[in-house]
Amino acid sequence: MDIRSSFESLDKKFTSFGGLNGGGITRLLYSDEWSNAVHELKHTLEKEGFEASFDSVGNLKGRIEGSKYPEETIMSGSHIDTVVEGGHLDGQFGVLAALVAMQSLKAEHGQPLRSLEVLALAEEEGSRFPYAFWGSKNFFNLAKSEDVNDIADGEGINFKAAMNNAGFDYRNEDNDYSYIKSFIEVHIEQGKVLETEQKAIGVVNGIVGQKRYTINLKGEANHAGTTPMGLRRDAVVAFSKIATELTDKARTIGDPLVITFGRVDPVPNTVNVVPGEVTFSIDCRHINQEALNDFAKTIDDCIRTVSEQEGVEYDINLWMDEAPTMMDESLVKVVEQAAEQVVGSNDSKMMPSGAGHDSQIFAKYIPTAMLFVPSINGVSHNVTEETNIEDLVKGIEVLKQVLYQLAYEE
Ligand code: HGY
Ligand code: MN
Ligand code: MN
Repeated sequence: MDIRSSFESLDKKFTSFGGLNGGGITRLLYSDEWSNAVHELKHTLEKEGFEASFDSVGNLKGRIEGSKYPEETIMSGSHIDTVVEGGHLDGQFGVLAALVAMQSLKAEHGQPLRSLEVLALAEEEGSRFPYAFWGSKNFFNLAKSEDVNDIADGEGINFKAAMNNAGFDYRNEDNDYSYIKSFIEVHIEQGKVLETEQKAIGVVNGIVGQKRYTINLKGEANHAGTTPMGLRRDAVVAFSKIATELTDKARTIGDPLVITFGRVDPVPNTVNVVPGEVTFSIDCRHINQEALNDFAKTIDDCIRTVSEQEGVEYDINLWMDEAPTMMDESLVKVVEQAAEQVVGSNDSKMMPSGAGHDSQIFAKYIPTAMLFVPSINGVSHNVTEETNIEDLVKGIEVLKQVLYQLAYEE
C-alpha cells in the first residue's frame, strides 16, 4: 500500500467538503459541509474494514480489534472541523494520517495485538460558536449542555438547533474512555520553527495554555459631524487604545506570550456615526501558567482603566481558559525514537506547541503525545496553509512506527 498516494487521494476527497474555489476549506461544526465530511469518513472507514461509530455529539471512531489484548486500545486522530477560510491540513491531516498509517500497518502486518482506533473529533477550533474543544470535552464528559444551550453563531443560529439539525444531540450518558491506552495526534506545526531549523519532525513536549475572551464596550452612538471630540463616548477609540496598550505590553514581555484581537465588530459600523458599541475577541497564550495568569490580570486592568477614561461600559466574558499541558514523558520517548528511526535524530526536534490542540484535553486523562510536520512559511489558519508532501509522508511514517510499537509489539 503506497502511503503517499493513499493520503493524497483521501486528502483530495475530504478537502472537497467545504472546499473553497481559491483553495482551502471552511468546514464549521454541524454545517452541511461538516456533515457531508463526517458521513463520508464513516463510509470510508467501513469500506476499509474499520468498525465505525459516532458518539452522540458527532465524534467518529474507526476501530480495528486487537487479536490478543483487544481491551487495550491505541488511538490516533485529530479534529475534522476547520476555521473560516482555513487550510486543508489543520486537523484533517491528523485524521487522515491515522487512517493511512493504520491501513498500512494492517496491510503489512495483519491484525494488531492491541486494538487500534482512528478518531475524528467533531470540533476543536471554536470557530463557529464561542466554545472550543466540543469534541474532546464531550469525549471526556467535561462539556455541559448549559455551556452551549444559549450560544449562537455569527448568524444567530442556536448551537443546539444546529446540532440537532445535523442529527446529533447532547450525550445522555458518560463516555467510557478507560479502554484507551495511548493517544497520539499528528498535526502541522502551524509555525516556522521546523522550517527555519530545517527539521522534518517536531516531537511535542508541551502545549500552551490559552485564554479566550469576548469583550463588549458600550459608549454612545452619535453624529460624526456635530459631536465635538471632547463629548464623545466612542467604543472603537476605546477598543483601539486597549488593543494598542496590550500589544505593546505583550511585546515588552516577549515570546512566547502572544495576544490576538481576531474579531472586531463595531456597531453600527457606519461611516458617519460615532460607534456606540464594539464587541471584540482576545486570544492570549503562554506555555507558563503563572505568566498567563499575570497577563490576564493586565488585560482586566487595562480594559477597566481605558473604559473609565473613555466613558464606556465594559463586559468581559472569559469563555475559554485552558492550562498549559505537558505530554506523557514515556510516550514522548516512543515518538522521539520512532522519529529517529524514520528521519534520523538530526531531522527531528523536541518542541512546545504554540497552537492549542485536542491533545491538551486528552493529556489530562490518558497518556498522550503529539508529533508535528513543518508548515511552509509557518502559515496556518489561511487557505494557503501547506506542507511538502514528502514531509507529510514522513509524518505518517513516524506515526506508523509509533503505532506499530504500541499495538503490534508485546
Ligand atoms: O487556535 C489554535 O491554536 C488551534 O488551531 N485551534
Ligand atoms: Mn486550528
Ligand atoms: Mn488544529
